[in-house]
Amino acid sequence: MPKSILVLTGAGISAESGIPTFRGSDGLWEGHRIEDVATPEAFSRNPVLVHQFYNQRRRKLLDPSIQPNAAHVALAKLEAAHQGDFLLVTQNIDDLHQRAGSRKVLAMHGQLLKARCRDTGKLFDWREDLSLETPHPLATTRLGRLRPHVVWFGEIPIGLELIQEAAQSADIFLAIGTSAVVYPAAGIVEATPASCLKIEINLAATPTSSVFDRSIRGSASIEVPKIVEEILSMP
Ligand code: BJW
Repeated sequence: MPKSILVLTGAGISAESGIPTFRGSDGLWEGHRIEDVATPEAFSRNPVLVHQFYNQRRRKLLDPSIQPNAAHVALAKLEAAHQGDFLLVTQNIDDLHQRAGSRKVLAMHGQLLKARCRDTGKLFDWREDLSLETPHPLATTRLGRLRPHVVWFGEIPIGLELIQEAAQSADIFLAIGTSAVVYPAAGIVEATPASCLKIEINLAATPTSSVFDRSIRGSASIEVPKIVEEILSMP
């Protein structure tokens, strides 16, 4: 069995759980492009709109109808069965990998169920709406100092050093359900060694498909369990 496995997931893995992707045909949120609501400038310009965007997504994530699918479950199985190094890097801010049982999850674009103090960077578990009137949990007279714990365009993603290290030592790299247009995530494949077996699973081709040894066209819930079984049966 390969010693070191690195997995990168994007919005496509959660699409079959009912969470819309960013750049699909319905990739607009109430007429706004993701680039117009997911920047620090957008938050400064119109914090009410940006809070509304994340409040709506947080409520949806907490709806009982949203559950991990077979792809999330298969990756948790891979981690549990694998004897060597394993890291699951997700660009998703949902918690479906964790709910499926994955333990070594690095959420490089943040987590929807956390709020961050704009002054100190301190994180709080968060399941409610956020607004300009939300009191700070540790200083209740301070209002509106919390923001969603997410990485917007122009901000530095979380855990880049760890990701770089995992990429450089990977024997297998799986990229699942990501359009490969947002960097640095899209460049992780390039940091893996030539000896690394690189596999992409996506409904459609991406700008980095040609860099992969295998580019599998299909839905994550069908293809990920198959590839996990294949990896687990490797000598
Ligand atoms: C299925 C499926 C199914 C569907 N089964 N598949 C010019 C050139 C290069 C880079 C830049 C540039 N100008 C600016 C940049 C940098 C910028 C960037 O990359 N911009 C591009 C848009 C051009 N990047 C940044 O700003 C990043 N920070 C940065 O660069 O800091 C500087 C720095 C870095 C390193 C060192 C030092 C300094 C930050 C990026 C933050 C991205 N944030 C968001 C929002 C997070 C919070 C939120 O969720 O609201 O992250 S944007 C959004 O895109 C979100 C996603 O994680 C990210 C990626 O999207 P993803 O997951 O790939 O989803 P989709 O919808 O795009 O694709 C879904 C795919 O699934 C499709 O391919 C479907 O086919 C497939 N699919 N159903 C299998 N069932």
